Amino acid sequence: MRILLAGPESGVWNSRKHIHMGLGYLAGALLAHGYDVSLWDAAVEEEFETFEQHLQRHHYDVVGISAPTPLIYSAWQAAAIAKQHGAVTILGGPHLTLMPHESMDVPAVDLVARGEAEQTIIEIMAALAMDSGAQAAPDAPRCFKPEHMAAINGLSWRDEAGNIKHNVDRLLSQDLDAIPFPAHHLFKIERYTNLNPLTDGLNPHARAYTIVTSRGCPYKCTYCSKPITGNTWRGRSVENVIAEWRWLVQDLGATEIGVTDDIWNLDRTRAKTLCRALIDNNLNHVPWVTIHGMKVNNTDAELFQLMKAAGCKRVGFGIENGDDDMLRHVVKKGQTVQMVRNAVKWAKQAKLQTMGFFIYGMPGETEESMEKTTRLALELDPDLAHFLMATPYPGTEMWDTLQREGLVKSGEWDKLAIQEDKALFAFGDLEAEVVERKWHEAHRRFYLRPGRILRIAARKDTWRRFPYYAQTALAMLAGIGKRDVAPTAN
Ligand code: B12
Ligand code: SF4
Repeated sequence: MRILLAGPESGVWNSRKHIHMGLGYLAGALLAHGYDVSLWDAAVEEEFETFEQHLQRHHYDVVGISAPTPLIYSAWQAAAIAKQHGAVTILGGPHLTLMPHESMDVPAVDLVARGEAEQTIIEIMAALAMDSGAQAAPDAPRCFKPEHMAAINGLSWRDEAGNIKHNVDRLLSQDLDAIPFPAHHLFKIERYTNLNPLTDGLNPHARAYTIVTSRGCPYKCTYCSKPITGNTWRGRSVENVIAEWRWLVQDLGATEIGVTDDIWNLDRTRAKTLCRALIDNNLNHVPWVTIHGMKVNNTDAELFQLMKAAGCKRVGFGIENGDDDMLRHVVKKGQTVQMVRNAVKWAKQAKLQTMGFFIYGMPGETEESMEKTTRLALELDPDLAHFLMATPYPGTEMWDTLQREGLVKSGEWDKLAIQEDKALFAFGDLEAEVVERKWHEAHRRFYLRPGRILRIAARKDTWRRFPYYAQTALAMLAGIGKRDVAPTAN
């Protein structure tokens, strides 16, 4: 049985191309069970061949497609193409876990896997070997016999009468060490971008892998969508992580590694032990970064010193807002502005590059609270600041709040792409234009400060990267020009 695992259209996130760990893990599980599996990721394939062309050139019996919420329409289109080529189609990932029925209503979708699926996909393949489904026409949905599908936890399927069935949820695997490593070697790694925006343009031959050392997060930030893991957290053992890290460094030639955990430092002792193990195993010469992963209230000076010694180059922090009331009552992140200040200070003392994420326009924001956020960004002065406008994903408290007010509605999923420069809603008295203005203003005030520009100009690598900087600055100025911005004094 030939299986293809695919990530659909990439337009929603075009600045960075990272390997898809969900697909990597599924492929790892399939390989461990002897299946023939390939990966197709639109982010790095589309410029060479379309999905349609790929399926014309290669035959697959089963095509699995992954989708976060904004990509669900692309996933359906990909499923329709796969079906035209005779494959059984399976969809999985965050959006499918939130809304399996919506996709099961799409004729091109034969099966939906909800939740973590390393075990589910193996059970599906075993079932498909006995029953590849009956369909009334080539583009009609496949229907299956209950004796093959009804016992697969986490699966949604159609019975012979065409009724959609949702089997009981699959429990989260409690032993992450038992899950086979992701099939890193199947990714066309040379096509992916480097992980660290601060090294953009410096290494055209970057081999940037990512690693998941823990899954989930127990915090309940009101904007965060966690359909797969809910509010749980499970860590892999340090030995198991080191074994994968060694594979990436010694066998696959990683030049950069990104830790993509939601919160890799939830257990601070484990995080420190992992750093010591990277040093003891001589794995600290390949730079690594936390792509999301640091929670400010679980840090201390020693952790950052150890991270630096372990090869870490850059840490990212979810700072979100500069107003303590917003942090407490709206963001609900379990952190204060003072905790943020401490963490950034310790990280800088350890000589780590710093990156902060800041959100504008959450429900309950005011122009003043957004101003406090911009001022905090200027005060902390991280090497990189990502200013984002609030995006309401289904399944979050923010979505529920906005839905109660009639400000968001189901079915416009492709609008929920974070990099858009339009506010997605206007809550209370705060107009969308004000959010957009403060967001543009934050970019300008942060990135176009004379002091910052001079500091960057003095760096050795800046001139090699001049085209990149020029392009970014122009884009910012062009964006500001489109709006009537009244700059606020710094
Ligand atoms: C790393 C990351 C990124 C990276 C890499 C993305 C990528 N291609 O993997 C970058 C920075 C590029 C990124 C971009 C985006 N991301 Co992102 N990302 C993450 C993050 C932090 C980790 C993903 C991960 O590695 N998980 C670990 C793996 C093992 O789990 P998994 O991917 O869920 O896969 C398992 C199951 O879902 C299931 N499964 C998944 N796919 C399939 C397919 C089939 C066929 C089957 C059977 C099963 C199955 O089985 C897998 C194994 O158990 C998650 C948060 C999280 N913890 O998941 C957010 C997250 C997935 N991202 C999210 C979003 C919104 C985006 C963007 C849409 C943002 C934007 N620009 O608007 C883009 C979309 C990019 C894209 N093309 O997919 C949301 C999705 C929410 C939602 N409701 O859909 C999340 C959950 C963050 C959040 N909490 O809000 N992201
Ligand atoms: S700390 Fe991060 S991963 Fe955890 S709920 Fe908040 S935003 Fe989500």
